[in-house]
Amino acid sequence: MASPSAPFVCLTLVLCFVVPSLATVYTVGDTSGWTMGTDYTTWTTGKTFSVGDSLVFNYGGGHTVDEVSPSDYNTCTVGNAITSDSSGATTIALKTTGTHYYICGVVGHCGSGMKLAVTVAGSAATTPTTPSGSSPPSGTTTTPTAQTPPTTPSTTTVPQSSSTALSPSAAVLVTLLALFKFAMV
Ligand code: CU1
Repeated sequence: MASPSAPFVCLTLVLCFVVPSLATVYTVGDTSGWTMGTDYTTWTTGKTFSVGDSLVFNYGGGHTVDEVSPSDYNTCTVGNAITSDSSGATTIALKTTGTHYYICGVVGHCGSGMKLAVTVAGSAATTPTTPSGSSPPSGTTTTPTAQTPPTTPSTTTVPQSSSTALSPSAAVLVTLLALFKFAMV
């Protein structure tokens, strides 16, 4: 047995680089955070949320992050939260596909814009809200097939001979000689 660990080390290294890049951590509202007066519909526009990604809500005191039903989201009804957190820094892992709804549980804040709907896509086909987690999304996460290592360009090691060093100055010399010839005439 030669060292069979080498391929495993390579694989582990590749996975270490690939896996974190697949799971994205989204800071809700970016620098604005989770606050009133931010349009989170605008914030979600252009973003693709996938299973494995996570949301980070940053906010000061006096706010909460409540996961709510679609109807409670639409009507800004507080008090029926599926989950609730008021720690000031709430991280929510997006584990299932479908649309997830979050509002602030403080009365009036949802109406002031603290409502976020995030549609999470699966890895392959978007399965519309499976009632029971019977079939997890098949882990066919396109493995990067043999990323060709950056082949070092065949550096033709030029010997430090005087001939190569001469050529630029030789050209100058020729030019100067030509100029002199013209000047003489
Ligand atoms: Cu709030």
